[in-house]
Amino acid sequence: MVIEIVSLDRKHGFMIPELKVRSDVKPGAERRRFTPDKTGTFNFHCDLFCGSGHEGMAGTLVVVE
Ligand SMILES: [Cu+2]
Repeated sequence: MVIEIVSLDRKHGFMIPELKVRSDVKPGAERRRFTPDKTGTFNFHCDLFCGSGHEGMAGTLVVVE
């Protein structure tokens, strides 16, 4: 399984602490990919202050087989 992350506006950070995943996400065509090494439900959040709304930039990733 591969997830693709793209920023549409400015530089953000993407972090999933439990999977030890951390990446800058810059605007434009740059993309980051990673393959989770386990299944489960994992919280992610933006870890670079990116302006208004930063505190709400979080979510849940569900990895299944
Ligand atoms: Cu942010």
